[in-house]
Amino acid sequence: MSNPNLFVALRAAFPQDLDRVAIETDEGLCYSWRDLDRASAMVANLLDSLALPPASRVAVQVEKSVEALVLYLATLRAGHVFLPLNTAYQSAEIEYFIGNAEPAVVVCSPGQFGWVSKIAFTAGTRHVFTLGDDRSGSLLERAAHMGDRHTPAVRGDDDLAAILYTSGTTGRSKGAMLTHGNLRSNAEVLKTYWGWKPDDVLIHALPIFHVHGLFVAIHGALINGSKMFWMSKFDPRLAIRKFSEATVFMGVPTLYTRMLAEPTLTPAQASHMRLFISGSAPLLIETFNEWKARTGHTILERYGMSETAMLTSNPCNADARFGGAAERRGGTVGFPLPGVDLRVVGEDAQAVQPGDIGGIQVRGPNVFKGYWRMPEKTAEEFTADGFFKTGDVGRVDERGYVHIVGRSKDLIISGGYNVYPAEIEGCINEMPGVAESAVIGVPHPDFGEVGVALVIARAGAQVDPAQVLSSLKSRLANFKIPKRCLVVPGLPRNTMGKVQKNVLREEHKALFV
Ligand code: MLC
Ligand code: AMP
Repeated sequence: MSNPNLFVALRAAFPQDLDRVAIETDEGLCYSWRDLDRASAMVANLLDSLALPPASRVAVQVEKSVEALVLYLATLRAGHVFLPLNTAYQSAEIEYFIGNAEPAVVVCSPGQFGWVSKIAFTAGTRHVFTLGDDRSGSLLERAAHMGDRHTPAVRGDDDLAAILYTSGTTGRSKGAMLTHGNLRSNAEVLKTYWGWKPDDVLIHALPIFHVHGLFVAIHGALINGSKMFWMSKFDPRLAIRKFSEATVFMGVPTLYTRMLAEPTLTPAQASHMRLFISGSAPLLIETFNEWKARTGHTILERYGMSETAMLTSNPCNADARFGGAAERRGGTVGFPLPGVDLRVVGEDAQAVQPGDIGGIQVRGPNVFKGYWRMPEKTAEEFTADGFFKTGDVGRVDERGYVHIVGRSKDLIISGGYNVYPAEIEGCINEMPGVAESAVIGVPHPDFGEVGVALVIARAGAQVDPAQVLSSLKSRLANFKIPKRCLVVPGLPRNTMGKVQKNVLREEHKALFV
């Protein structure tokens, strides 16, 4: 390939007729393929006009909009590195990301310009633009004066395309560095594996600051020249209504449980659909079975992470590597994708016996380059033979299907968002009157799993649970706030003195169900 820039591969898949609709929004706006091409050229020209060094970071914290997608495409096109940030992040979180990534450009919502620009300018960022979800803001005002043709920057397979911050079980968040080669290879594999067809229509219902909505969904549609129906925010009724015009839906399990609560979900309403895909969190077998009963469709569950994009998938069509299996099996995440080596390793770092449980390790063209400016952390997470330690615990059954049975990392996945207890415990432990705390994940009917904070007060001190939660709210993104806080007399410990979170999870498992 003469220019391995991911944008070039996406652009090459645009349909011949550029005036066809590429994106229809829930506001009734239509964007043609020509609009995407021209608008991304204009924003790329604006980035070029700033004379930034190649591979500058462009940090973006904006509401979901087609223009935000255009900014992503323009960043790739201009040869820079896209750094998306969850809109729920508060100032302390943003200060860390901007300080760590040192972006040359920051784009934020117009309403947040005051505090975000202060953080950015303090960190040395020279360009701060605004972009609203109603096409307002300085980014588009400036881009409007730029030409609508642009030759994509030449980038190598190994050059960075994006940095996604993921929290850690200890310490601060790490920026996972994904290359043009990582993202392109994954998009190309999924194109075939999920049997995309040119006339597919994807319902895009997820946020665009994580792997699922940004890469899996957007690349999936663009690299197939397929139209998207674009929802600025997930609305179960509207999604179900749109099934009659669409063919592919992607969601985290919470989106499926919310749609199951709608009486309009029927086999007739879902009959035009071809494929329902779930991922980012475990899909309960009850949800898998109920979806089949209510729609006649078998959800295809797949597994991935920020550091690797997609790793495994249930089959869409027969997979010759696994005896021609085409069955999507509930409770499993399917087979390693073509090109992905996956192994299950025991405590002794040796591969376990077939069928046994152990840590999942992966290797492949989709596996990231390392953590941004953290060479030691990167070295710790890779084995000598180049496998990445996912931190997920699982097994491969006799038919080759991968099952995720737990996590060795202390992580809660709530409605598809990752919440690291260590970060929340750190904040609680700094509060007056608190001796110690433990944050655990417990089952929840809507979010799958939610955090619960167990707090021990210092001798003679009073701790108000409501106060704990409200002070967390001022510091952390809203999805990280535990849904309950309980003041308890003590925490169970093992002989090494470590808090036994499994005992606490068992004790509090019925809080919400
Ligand atoms: C919102 N809240 C959450 C939450 N989302 N709390 C816990 N977990 C979540 N995921 C908070 C809100 O701030 C609010 O708090 C309260 O819960 C109720 O909010 P809501 O109105 O019901 O939430 P809503 O805005 O509808 O959002 C729910 C959601 C959203 C499920 C649509 O969380 C979502 O889009 N999730 C998808 C995340 C995702 O894309 N993950 C992919 C990661 S990539 P309050 O206090 O304000 O009332 C990845 C790799 C891979 O993992 O394999 O794909
Ligand atoms: P993130 O860091 O947001 O990319 O989250 C990645 C993590 O989500 C993985 O390491 C898994 O723990 C989890 N995950 C993703 N897909 C699935 C799935 N289908 N089933 C269970 N866990 C999943």
